[in-house]
Amino acid sequence: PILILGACGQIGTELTMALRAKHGSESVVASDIREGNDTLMESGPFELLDATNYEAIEDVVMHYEIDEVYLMAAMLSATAEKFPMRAWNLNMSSLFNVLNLAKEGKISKIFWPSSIAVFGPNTPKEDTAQSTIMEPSTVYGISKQSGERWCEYYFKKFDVDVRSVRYPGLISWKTMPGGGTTDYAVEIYHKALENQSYKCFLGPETKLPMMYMDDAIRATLNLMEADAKNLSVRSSYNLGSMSFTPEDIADSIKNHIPEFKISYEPDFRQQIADSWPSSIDDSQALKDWNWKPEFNLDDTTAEMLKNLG
Ligand code: VAH
Repeated sequence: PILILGACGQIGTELTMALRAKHGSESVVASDIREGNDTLMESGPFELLDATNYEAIEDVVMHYEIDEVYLMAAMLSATAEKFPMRAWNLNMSSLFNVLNLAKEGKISKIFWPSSIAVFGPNTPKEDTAQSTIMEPSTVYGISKQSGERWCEYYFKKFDVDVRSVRYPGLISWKTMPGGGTTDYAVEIYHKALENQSYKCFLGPETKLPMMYMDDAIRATLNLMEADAKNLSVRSSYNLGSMSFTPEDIADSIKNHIPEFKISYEPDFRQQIADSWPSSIDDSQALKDWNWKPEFNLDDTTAEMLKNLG
C-alpha cells in the first residue's frame, strides 16, 4: 500500500487520484493536515496527519502496512519567504521522518519532490544542467537543495530507495496552487474566464520552466516504476517540458479569448523568479527512464480553458 503525505495540495490531489486509478483506491491512503475536496475524500482511505510528526506517520504506516510514501507536503517559495523557520521545519522534518522510516526498514520506497528552485542567481539560466552551480537564494530553494543532499546521503549510506524530480512550475485546474511563485500561470486562466483580464505579479519577460500537471504526474509514476539499476541520479532529476513568459501565456489565451487583457505589477515574487533558470536540460531523465513531455503551451491553454470554462 501507498501513503501520500500532503495529499490535498496541488500535486498531491492529482497524484492521489492517479495512484488510486492505477493501484486501486483501497491501497492508496491519502493524508494531510486538513481534509481535501470531496472527490479525494470519497474515493479512498484518508487520515488527518501532520507530516512533521514521526510517531503519527509511523502509526499510519504500521496500521495500513504501507510500503511506499509520497511526501508532497511542503511550504512553497512565496509563503516560505514570509515564514522561514516554519518552512524549514516543515520541509526538512517531514523529509527526515520518511527517510528514517525507510532506514528503519518500515517502508521500502520514497518519492520526494525537489524543484527548479534549487538553482540560484548565478546558475547558467538557459538549458540548466543536471549538475551545475547551485546557490539558491530562497528559503524554499535552500530547503530543496539540502533535501537533495540528504536523499543522496541516505541512498548511499543506508540504501534507501528515495527518488526525486525537480518540478518546474506546474499548471493544473483540479486544485488551486499553494503559495508558489509560478501560481500566476494558474490564476491567469481563472481570471481570463472570470473577467477577461489579469494583473500579473511577474513582469512580461519573466521566462520560467513550466509543465502541465498531467505530464508531471506521468513523470512521477514513470520514475517510481523505473528499474532502480537505471537510475544514475539519487539527488533529484531535472525535469523539463516547456518554458514561457507571462506574455506568451497571455498570447496563447487570446487565441481563445481575443478580448483578454493582461497588465503587469511585479511584486516580491519577481526577485524569486529572477533567481531561477529560464529553461532546463532534462536529458538525464530521458536517458535513465525515457522521460518525454506531451503538453506544450497551446495544449495546456486548451485543457485549462476547457476544464475551467
Ligand atoms: C513554487 N510552484 O512556485 C513552486 C515551484 C518551481 C516552482 O517550486 O514555489
